[in-house]
Amino acid sequence: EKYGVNINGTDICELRAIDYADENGHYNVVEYLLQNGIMDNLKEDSKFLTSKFPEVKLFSKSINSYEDLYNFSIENNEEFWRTLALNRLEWFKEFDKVNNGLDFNDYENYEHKWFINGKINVSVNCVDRHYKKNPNKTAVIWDKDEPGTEQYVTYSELYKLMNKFSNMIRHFNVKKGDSVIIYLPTSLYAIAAMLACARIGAVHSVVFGGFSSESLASRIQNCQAKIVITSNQGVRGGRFIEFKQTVDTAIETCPFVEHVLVYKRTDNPFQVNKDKDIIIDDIIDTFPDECEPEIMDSNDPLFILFTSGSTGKPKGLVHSNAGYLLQASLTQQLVFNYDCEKDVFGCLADIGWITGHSYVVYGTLCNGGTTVLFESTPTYPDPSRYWQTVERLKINQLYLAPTAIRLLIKHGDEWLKKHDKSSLKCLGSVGEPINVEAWNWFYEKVGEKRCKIADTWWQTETGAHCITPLPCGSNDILKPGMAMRPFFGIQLALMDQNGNESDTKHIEGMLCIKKPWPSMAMTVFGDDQRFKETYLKPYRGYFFTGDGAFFDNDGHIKITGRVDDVMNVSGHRIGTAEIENILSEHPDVAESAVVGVPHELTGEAVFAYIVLKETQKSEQEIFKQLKNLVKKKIASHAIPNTILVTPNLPKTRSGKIMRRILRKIASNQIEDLGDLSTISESNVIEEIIQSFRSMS
Ligand code: 6R9
Repeated sequence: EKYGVNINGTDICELRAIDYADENGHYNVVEYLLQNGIMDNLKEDSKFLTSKFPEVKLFSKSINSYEDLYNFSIENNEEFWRTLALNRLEWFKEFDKVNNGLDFNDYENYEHKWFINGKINVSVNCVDRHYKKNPNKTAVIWDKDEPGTEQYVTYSELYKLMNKFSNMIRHFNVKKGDSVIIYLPTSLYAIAAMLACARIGAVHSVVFGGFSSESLASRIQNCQAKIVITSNQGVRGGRFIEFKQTVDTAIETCPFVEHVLVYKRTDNPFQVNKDKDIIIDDIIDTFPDECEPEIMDSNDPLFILFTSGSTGKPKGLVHSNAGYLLQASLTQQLVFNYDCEKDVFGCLADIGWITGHSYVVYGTLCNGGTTVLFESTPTYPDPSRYWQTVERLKINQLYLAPTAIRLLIKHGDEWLKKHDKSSLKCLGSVGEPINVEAWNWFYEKVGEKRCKIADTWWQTETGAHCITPLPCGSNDILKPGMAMRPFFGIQLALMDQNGNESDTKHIEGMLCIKKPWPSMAMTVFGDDQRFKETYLKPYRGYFFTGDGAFFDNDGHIKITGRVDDVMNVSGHRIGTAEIENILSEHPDVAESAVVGVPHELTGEAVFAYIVLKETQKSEQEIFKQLKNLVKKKIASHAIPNTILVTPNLPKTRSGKIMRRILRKIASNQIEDLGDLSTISESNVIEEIIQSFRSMS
């Protein structure tokens, strides 16, 4: 059967063989539909389409809803992605094949290869082509910490800065394939550094500024970076943050680091190490503002981004050039109904997270848009910061995490009222499940019931949105708190307790993805085995996300949260094992178990159980030391909210800690502990419950 476009009951054209070349290059019907709002029903009349596609035949099956186009994207998956990749991206050499045809069944041999033999450069796609067409258009609005001091940067300025930056890092001997660590606050230089790496083929790894020197050091070591790019300080919420000092401590254990490039974010003095440090501000203008881009293969790595998993150390997920860029830019435009000509996109995430990579930087710039770089916090100088920023920068799409919404709800509605939010057209939520109260407030108070909300589910691993409604600019229905539907080209499955795929209606289970998609992470840096074991082995034939989900009677999706030992605190991922490892380093701690418990502001909070050795120290003293240790070794956002001393931990007969039970107790669901038959010593639970009760 064939697919086609149907307008007002008339079949217009066929959607097979949809790759047409006109004077503007490739053009096709799928692209047309996506750009013109399939959900809205096509606005153009049939004459337009038939004149645009004179060769298309009439057909038997029509596309006039999301479902139709979704089905098309699955049944003609290669065709779907092929035409989009040719249309949307600029290639040095077009690819021969969409992908290598591998699926997840033979996972031991799975290799992520998309747009095979294509030659491309991400920075050319994100900057050069827009600079040539529209040099004076604003590419970036850097909303600095101090309100009212924003900086507008045109595509022409960004092009020059990126090229100087590229020449500068090349000068310091960075070559294609080398790793570069970027430890910078969300700032213009951070974007310039990322794009410069992309331009010369270096693989960047941005480390979130909240991470401690030890976390930073382990990431530098893992990717053996020769260069670290940082700033003397950061400025956030009116306070200075010592970026350079953290780097100095980190590289004490990284002798292979040749240079630290320092950008002066503030005028405050800082320690300069003459052997290694280079002050970017002093030399950047000595480099030419043209730099030949490196010709990259579609499947060369673009970046590494570390994220927490359920075991061991954080893993560095590797993303590709072409597949990543395609899906990031496609979703940025479609999900938010982003008008690439005019709209100002306000994604408020830090560039140190995948959301910052895909939607602050790569997706939006690839579309030639205007992106906001937000350096501050939701409450600086007061809880109206977001709304005054919306008004001041005339933001059209606002994309943020539920934890910020919950925080702002607490501060009351007064802060919103003073500000003009009429520029807003669409809202987006990301990072954690959004509770219905937060959703309603976002919808009613922020979007004034005019803007719809895209609750976007995805992960560092998926690179770009995989589940989301397409609400903006359409009549698509919405359900508060639900991520709703798979994005085009994405096939989902829910697995039941026995590891079988269940029906897709009214069922809860483990969320998996059935077939590879372009922006999927290629591997874990330096440890492909771990990649396969974590994601492809748990359910043979599927990619396992680590999340649970519920499909309602209409088949719409609600994400219920992590089902593995990963916590989500204020939208930050933290592995329970990472914290346990740190707690166990304390000389007085015999054993520990960490669980996430529901928290009204941060979504989840860290709850630590510890078993102490014989000690002279007071519990309070130990708690303080433990909190400091976690802060020092990981980051402030990983500090346990509660620490409970217990005489023992509940274990199975094979010695596994029973976290399920510990989670229930910590969440005060003591009546509902479930099956305790596998526990080795039953009195342990009683003792823990007693300790818990005496604490609260
Ligand atoms: C993009 C990002 C991924 C984890 C993911 C899930 C949670 C993200 C969500 C969501 C419910 C949403 N998550 N978006 N949960 N609804 N709309 O956050 O990436 O930092 O890798 O975290 O975040 O648990 O597995 P990352």
